[in-house]
Amino acid sequence: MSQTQDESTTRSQPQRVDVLVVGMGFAGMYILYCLRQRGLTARAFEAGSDVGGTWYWNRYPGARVDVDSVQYSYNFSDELTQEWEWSEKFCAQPELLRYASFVADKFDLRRDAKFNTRVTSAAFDKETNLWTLETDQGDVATAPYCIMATGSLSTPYKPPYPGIDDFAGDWYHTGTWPHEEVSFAGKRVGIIGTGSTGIQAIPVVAEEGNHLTVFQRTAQYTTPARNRPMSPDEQREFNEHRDEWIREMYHTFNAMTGYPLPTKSIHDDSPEERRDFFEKRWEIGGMPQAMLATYKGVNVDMETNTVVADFVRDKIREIVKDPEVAERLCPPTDMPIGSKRPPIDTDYYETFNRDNVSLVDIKKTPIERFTEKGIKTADAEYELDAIIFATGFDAMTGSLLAIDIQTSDGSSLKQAWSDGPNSFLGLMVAGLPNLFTINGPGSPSVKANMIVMIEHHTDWIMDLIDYLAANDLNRVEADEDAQSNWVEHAREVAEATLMPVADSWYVGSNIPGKKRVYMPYFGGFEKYWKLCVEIAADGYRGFKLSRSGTKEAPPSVAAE
Ligand code: NA7
Repeated sequence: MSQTQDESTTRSQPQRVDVLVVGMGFAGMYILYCLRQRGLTARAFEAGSDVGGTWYWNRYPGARVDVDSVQYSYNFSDELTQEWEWSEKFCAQPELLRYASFVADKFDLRRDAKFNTRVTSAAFDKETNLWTLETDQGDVATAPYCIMATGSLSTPYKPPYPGIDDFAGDWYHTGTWPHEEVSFAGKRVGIIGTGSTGIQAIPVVAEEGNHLTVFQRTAQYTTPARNRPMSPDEQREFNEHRDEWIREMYHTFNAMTGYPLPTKSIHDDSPEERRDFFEKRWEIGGMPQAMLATYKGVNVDMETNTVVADFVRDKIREIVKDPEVAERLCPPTDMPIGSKRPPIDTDYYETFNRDNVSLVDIKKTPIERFTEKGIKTADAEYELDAIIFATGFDAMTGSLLAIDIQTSDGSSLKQAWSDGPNSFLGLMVAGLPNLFTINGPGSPSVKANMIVMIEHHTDWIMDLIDYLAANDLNRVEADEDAQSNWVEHAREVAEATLMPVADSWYVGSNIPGKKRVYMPYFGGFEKYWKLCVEIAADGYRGFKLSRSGTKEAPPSVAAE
């Protein structure tokens, strides 16, 4: 594994660069690339031992992307596009990690990063106009700007069941999966959680394990991915028309293309016509839009939503042979389809027809504790050799709040977010100058193609840094009023839809005590990026730009 060379930095001799970067996932890598292009110096810190972020940590069985791989790719370098070929429509984690590594090698990105190093605090000094990062390895680095590329789903959540230390077998969390091979052959395995992750892992673990017990709290809607190999012709065709695709992606709701928008209302078709239409879409499969974008209004109108959701429930009853198990797998009727993060799957429902798979409803009979032998629910004890937590993440805010972020005048992220994740455009938080968040709450982020969002946010921040330099300015901060208006707008947009209805990580309800707020911006990617561009063209309307009184000290240590 490549590991950057590193000369440790200490408090007496902090490393001084132009921009600090936290995280070396797909965002951190692109940021370093952009900074290098501009001749700016950078220092990045990454907790993992290499690049890849989400795809570095999530090595669980069945992990794969659920946006078409060709669209889940960087767009910034035509050369990179031409050099890389994806093997499948929805590639598996090892290939995504190889892609990240290929990009890091090609652009020599590891040079400015220190791995195996977690940032613990970020402090802004208003006198010197510098952010100082400290890490768990004792590093200290400073810069006028700091970019948080910490990922939206990077703080794993494990419910604090009593007795975990008593369990004699092995347990794993999907978000911190070991690097070594994990074999479930001949083992009795339990998995807790049936979100996107559980739905990917369950069919694969069922193939390998002796017996798999699925502990389900809420049944999810999932639709067929119909994953398949990518032919070289397909890749060539995509590469030749890449520019058109990119243009198209920028003019969509979720920065993805290839899935036609619905043109009809459910009232335009008879029940039989609807059924035929749904059947066709179910056969084609693909990204969740294949089913969600069948009729207009699925995200806002419960009647339309229920028609689609009922089709999926009927499919479950058709696929799953045991009627009782099928009913248990049917999502509740008051949970709109698409309001939890919609997964796609390969043989998820079919897996429950296997003799070696059983399903436990832990809403009815909750898990009480772990025991030496396995898991004890309200009515039984399940003997297990291994347990997998597929219980998700403290999404969107967890990784940022894990860092002690504050300024010399007493502002802190913790305080700024005490009543929910307030942010202007998901890019900056009022009171925290020169600190940027990639895919922060209040941006389309997880409701859009993350790679396109990363490139858009990074380009926007780079333009802003250029603008400040060109205008002899060195400080930018979100205006309180602009931020409040944005937060209110984002709230109104979400509340006009069915999106906040379900309990989900989108609203933070999976984390005990977390304030319930629909965190992503649901106004659509196209509308959002156009607004960001317009704000920039308007002299960064809603941001306070200034020159700090103190002249910056010259760099004490040149970046390598
Ligand atoms: P999710 O989507 O948050 O799913 C977590 C699952 O774990 C879900 O089924 C939860 O049930 C279940 N869960 C969570 N906490 C508990 C407790 N305390 N007890 C029992 N069951 C629990 O996480 P994923 O990792 O699947 O996916 C995260 C994202 O990664 C995904 O959406 C993609 O964007 C990639 P619940 O539904 O809350 O009742």
